Amino acid sequence: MALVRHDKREVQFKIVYCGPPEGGKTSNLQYIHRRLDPALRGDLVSVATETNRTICFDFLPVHETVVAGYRTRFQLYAVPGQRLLAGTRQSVLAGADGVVFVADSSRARLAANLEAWQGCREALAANGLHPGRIPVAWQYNKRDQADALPPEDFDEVFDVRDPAFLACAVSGYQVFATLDWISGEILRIFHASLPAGRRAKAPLALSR
Ligand SMILES: Nc1nc2c(ncn2[C@@H]2O[C@H](COP(=O)(O)OP(=O)(O)OP(=O)(O)O)[C@@H](O)[C@H]2O)c(=O)[nH]1
Ligand SMILES: [Mg+2]
Repeated sequence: MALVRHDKREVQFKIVYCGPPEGGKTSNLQYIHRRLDPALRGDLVSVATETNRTICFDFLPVHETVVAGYRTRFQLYAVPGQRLLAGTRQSVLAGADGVVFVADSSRARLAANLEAWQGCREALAANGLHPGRIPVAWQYNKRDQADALPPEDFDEVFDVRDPAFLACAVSGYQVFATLDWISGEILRIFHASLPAGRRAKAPLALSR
């Protein structure tokens, strides 16, 4: 749910990266953090174990352009993928304006992707949210894997209708394309919710 501060003319949006364990959620945020102008972003906060798996969430604030007189701020979160941390995922998804589902393209991880998508939908539902009502960006990550499933198979299994992003989060390939799409969708929805006289004429997308 966009947090609008009319007094400060600022609006804050929340984007949550979900997906199977070790699918590349943290890698997406790390790449974004590395590549964004430090003036446009805060610090990347990661809570990880000694083996470097996310156990709580990753958090990256991204300050952005002005839309209809409102300064926008995107809070990027990556949930932990491990099965035992469903409660954490549910809390992190509270109030999400959009979700990036980072799937692992490896054929061997298909069942893990399905389980994660089911868990993501349940966590959204527990927060009164629904994938049909908030934008979901599909990112088929790890396209460099030798056993990567054809994208058409993913589209069919997950009934994906929007364009999916074929990514390699470690090299950054399609990481910003994914972020641009989800932030553009969120801004479009916010924009459409404003009274006609307050709508911006400028293009709505994250700039770098
Ligand atoms: N080959 C390859 N490896 C990747 C890619 N993206 C991430 N990885 C690797 O996959 C491993 C897990 O990546 P993370 O970004 O930590 O995954 P995560 O989804 O945050 O994992 P959890 O927080 O444990 O759920 C790391 O060793 C990454 O370097 C990719 O596109 N290709
Ligand atoms: Mg992680």
